[in-house]
Amino acid sequence: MKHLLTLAFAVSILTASAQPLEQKFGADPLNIPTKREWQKRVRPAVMEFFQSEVYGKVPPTQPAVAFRIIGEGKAFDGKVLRREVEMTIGTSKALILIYLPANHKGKVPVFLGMNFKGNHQTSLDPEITISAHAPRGKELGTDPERGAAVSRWPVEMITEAGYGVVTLYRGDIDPDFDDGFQNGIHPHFYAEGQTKPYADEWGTIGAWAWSLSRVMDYLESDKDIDHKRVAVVGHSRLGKTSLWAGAQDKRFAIVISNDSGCGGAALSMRKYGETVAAINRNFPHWFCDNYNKYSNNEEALWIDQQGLIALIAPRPVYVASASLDDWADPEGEYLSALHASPVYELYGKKGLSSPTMPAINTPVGEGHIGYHLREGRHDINAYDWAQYIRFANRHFFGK
Ligand code: GTR
Repeated sequence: MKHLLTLAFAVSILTASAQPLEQKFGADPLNIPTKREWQKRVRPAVMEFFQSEVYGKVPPTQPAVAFRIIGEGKAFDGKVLRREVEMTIGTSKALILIYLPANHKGKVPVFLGMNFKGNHQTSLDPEITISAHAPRGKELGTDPERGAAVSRWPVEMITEAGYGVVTLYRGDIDPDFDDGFQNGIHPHFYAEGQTKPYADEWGTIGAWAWSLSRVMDYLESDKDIDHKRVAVVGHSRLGKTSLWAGAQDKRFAIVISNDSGCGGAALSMRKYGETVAAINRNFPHWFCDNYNKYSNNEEALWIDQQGLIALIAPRPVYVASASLDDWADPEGEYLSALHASPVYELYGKKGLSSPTMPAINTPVGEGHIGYHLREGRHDINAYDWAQYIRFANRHFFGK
């Protein structure tokens, strides 16, 4: 029977060019008989779908990228080493902030994630260079909200657990508003005569995700960092970004989505909370132009967001939701992690199995997919980080 299925599958591939994707792979593209078929046929098609219809492709013309350490010092009473690295992309510059436990021996595993409002908001460390593109304090000359996001970046807790923290400001890569793609890194990728991304080319989330891979290029060269143990993490729109970065770049050993919602972990076809139409209307710059086809037309999506999670398999993935975060559809986030599980099982890894949501503050998933529903609102806080550290401890160090 299995052979017959495989044969039918192969025949359908050979005759597939003019067929719609659902005929090519069946109604549920993740219902695949073998790992080989997933790897050879289905995964590339799922990737192609997300690249050309959702987040957009990275254009072929790419600018030079360079890195330079611009400063080092101690923070948090000497317990933490701070390193700042300037990343140059064409003529754009972004600052990467790295915190490592000062007493580390050997290479340090790290959590890498973008921040919302500037590196200097992630801690009270007064030496952090203020991100050049960051919003300034209300009155001219005042310190621009140093430490305003400390609750989202528990640096001491993370470094005490033996991990580093690597972050950069999203606005250094592409400021988060619709300006026709003139103000961020997109213009460095235009072909001659091109003035905006083509319909199947990247928007802002695609550019943010690409930049996380460039940071990974740097991490591979940093002798203090264990680049085989990098967990990419993000909250909300930056959680959509971490999932897309992790789907495309297998160097990310763990992928974490915190309250990523629509266009992230949540299933779009549920149309619960934020919808594709709402996200395309409110954030027309986030996805590729082709994604507009699915506004009020979710059924036309060849595969829903469980496909995005499946692209990460067999690497460990963690999806987190918050109980008051209806806009991000916690149940839709749980279900996409659940529905990605068959692909993990093709690799002999355990995904999620319960069709019902776990209770509040009760993390689940003793295999390669983790999930929790934290009590409270749309945010990332120490509770979420404690689960990510626990998950990383288990997968990186078996403890
Ligand atoms: C909301 C948006 C969500 C989510 C969130 C955030 O306004 O509708 O998709 O990304 O912002 O990034 O905090």
